Amino acid sequence: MGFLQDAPQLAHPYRNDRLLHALLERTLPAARRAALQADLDALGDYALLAWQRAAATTRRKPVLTQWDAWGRRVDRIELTAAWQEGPDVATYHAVLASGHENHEHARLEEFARVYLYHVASEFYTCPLAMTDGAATALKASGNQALIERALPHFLSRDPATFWLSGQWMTETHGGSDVGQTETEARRGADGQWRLYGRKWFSSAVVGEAALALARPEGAGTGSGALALFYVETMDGAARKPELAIDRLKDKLGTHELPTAEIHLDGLPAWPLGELANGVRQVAPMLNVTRTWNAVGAVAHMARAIALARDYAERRQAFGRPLIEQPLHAQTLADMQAEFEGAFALAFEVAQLLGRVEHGSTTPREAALLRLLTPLAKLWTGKLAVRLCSEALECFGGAGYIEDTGLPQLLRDAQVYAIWEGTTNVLALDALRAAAGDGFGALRGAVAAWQQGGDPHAAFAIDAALDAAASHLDASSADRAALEAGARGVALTLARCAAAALLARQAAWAQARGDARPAAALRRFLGHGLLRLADTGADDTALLLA
Ligand code: MFK
Repeated sequence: MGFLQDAPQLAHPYRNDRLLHALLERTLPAARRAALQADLDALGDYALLAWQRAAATTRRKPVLTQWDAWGRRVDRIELTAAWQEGPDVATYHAVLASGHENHEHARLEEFARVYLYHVASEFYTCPLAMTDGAATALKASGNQALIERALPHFLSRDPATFWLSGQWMTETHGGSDVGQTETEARRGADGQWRLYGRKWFSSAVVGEAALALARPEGAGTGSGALALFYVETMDGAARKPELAIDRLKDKLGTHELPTAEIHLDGLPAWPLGELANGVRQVAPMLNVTRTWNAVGAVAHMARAIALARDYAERRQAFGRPLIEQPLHAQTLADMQAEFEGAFALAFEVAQLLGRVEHGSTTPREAALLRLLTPLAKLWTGKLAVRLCSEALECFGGAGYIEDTGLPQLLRDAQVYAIWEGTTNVLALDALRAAAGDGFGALRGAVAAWQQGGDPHAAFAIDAALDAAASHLDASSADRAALEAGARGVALTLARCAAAALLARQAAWAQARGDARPAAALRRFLGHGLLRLADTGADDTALLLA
């Protein structure tokens, strides 16, 4: 046999994560950090084992069996090993429950766990995110009966009592535009509400509960007439007969995640609050799941970069390891700088969410969170695809071969830009958030983050924010131009926020003798902050003619 290439090895995802260690050291009191350590280390162990297991086994998809041998409807889904382990891992390490503890660091500690668990979980984090969102929306609703019924299950630290919750919004007509929802809620003579309709992308169909948007019978059209309902899916061990799983989706990626099309035929349901404004009621859930999306995207980038970085030391070409090839090293460093910006922004959102929920912030910080959440989601979603594509290329042909486990990284990454609102939907949302107090709050925060930091960075960030402000002003009277430029504005604001956060991190690390974050900042700035679009409407029409 001739030459055999060593496979990339994954270093311990917690012990070797410089960024996560620095973040926790900068933000958490020592006692909280010490208390968190065991869970993070164990989740890192789990991630390492999951990677080794995946390399040694053939990948499987979940299998739906709709009927048993005797003709009974069973809708049984066989899950992968990681999914079967999900309830144990998530509850033993309080992945979700920790985010609802009563202190301002709760969300940061939760998302540190999510970051380490996400890739290993094979997207079990998707229904976990929705369960977290459901718990958050229930709390915001103030519906005491439902809170007492569901929250102890959603936030359980015991797999025996833990429930997953879905988020049933998407329909064939109502995807981004959920105002087109066709599912109807009818109230029977017994006073019980029941749901009738079809949900088109149900990602937590193996769960025990869901929040669902539906139109109360006789209510008007549009999204304001929708109501938000809580449903349960199981009668003991059996799925309720009013819930049928039509089929599992055949998706580009996230293969282990059993995404389903379902039919609701009179499924009992309970409104969370008023029988209208369901989108407003589900918004707290959306903002939490969008944070999961951002942290998941960053975790995905971390995995891709870790493998590419390791491989660059193992693989020799033209007489030396790839890491010693200037252009390859340059490529890896470019990836690292973008990743560090994305990491900083996603975790700033996580930290701010915890502080806002705990009430330890000003209204201006709440406005900042409202803007940073869609910015972090949309930018990290796009970046994950770009970095994973680049990472695959770092392996040459091997990156294109399925049983290396590498192509899956790219396929899976595509989901972050689609889930929880596409890039354009989120860009329009960011525009709304910026129009209120958001832009001013961002400017204030950016100034604070980079105080005492690199003056060149401060100049570049201020100039980019000025340009974004001018762009918004110039198009403010023309709604079409404003919307056409929304993605460019959102990406520019996201990059400005990330650069300012990198500047803060660089100053903190420099004081401890670590020059690496400052290098990430310089490289990130070198990639430019401005992403504003030229929205010449005439050209757009011509190009599409
Ligand atoms: C590890 C990763 C895990 C991630 C888990 C992922 C699971 C994936 C499963 C899914 O993808 S589920 C599908 C997710 N679908 C979406 O996210 C829908 C995307 N579409 C939007 O976000 C639209 O912008 C939206 C549906 C919100 C637009 O609907 P409308 O009916 O035109 O709403 P409108 O008028 O913009 O907002 C209604 C109210 O909600 C307004 O408040 P008011 O009634 O008081 O005026 C808005 O201000 C408020 N609102 C909307 N979005 C908000 C919000 N409030 C706070 N935060 C937001 N993000």
